Amino acid sequence: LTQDELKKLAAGKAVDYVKSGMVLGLGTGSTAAFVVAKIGELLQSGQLTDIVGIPTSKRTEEQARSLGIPLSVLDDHPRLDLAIDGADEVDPDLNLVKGRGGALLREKMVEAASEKFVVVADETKLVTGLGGSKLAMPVEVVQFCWKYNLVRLKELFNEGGVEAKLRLNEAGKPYVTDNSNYIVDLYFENPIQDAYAAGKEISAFEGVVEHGLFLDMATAVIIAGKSGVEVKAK
Ligand code: DER
Repeated sequence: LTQDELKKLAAGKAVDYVKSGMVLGLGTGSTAAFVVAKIGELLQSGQLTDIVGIPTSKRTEEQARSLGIPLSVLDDHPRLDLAIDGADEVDPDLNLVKGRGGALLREKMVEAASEKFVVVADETKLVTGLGGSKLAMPVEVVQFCWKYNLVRLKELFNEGGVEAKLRLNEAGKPYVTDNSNYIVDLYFENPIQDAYAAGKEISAFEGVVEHGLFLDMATAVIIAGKSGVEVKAK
């Protein structure tokens, strides 16, 4: 099975959690896109009715709108029944790294407002410790003096070994999020020792808007692997 087929498998399983009448958080990324597509299909066929989608990014909003999924925002639906989204890393306690797709702020707002938050991922996302993938752990920062915050973030994790880079777009310019902020990506040499402490210290920096550590948020994780689909629940 290709990685895309595994993502589709996990997405299909996640949609089993969706019931008619639900207010749903719609995630961002390639795996979440399969979930949104499936929900659109079920609404078209009439198998699902009365769904309201709360998108976690402009691009998910566009995809959902193109599929005719009724949309709303947190202002009108401060409590959601269920959010489904992908992740970049999943540790054994169902703690996550998210945000490589750049949507971490709206994802965290929507997923924190959801009764249940189901993560869909292929097995390549499993790590023993957050930061262990050595891939980006994003921090959304205001544009004002972003370098000042990049340096502070790097110093915070210096002894553990970290690289900090401003995320650039294809044109080599600073990537700008849906919320007009920049992203500093942190690359850890070793897994983060205490993700809770790290999250608190990152959030305390003035000018830091949000970070990609999603701790104690997922209520279930659906992992698709060579041996099939596994559901890990809290
Ligand atoms: O950016 C995000 O948080 C995405 O959900 C990401 O974590 C997963 O994206 P993928 O499904 O394309 O790997």
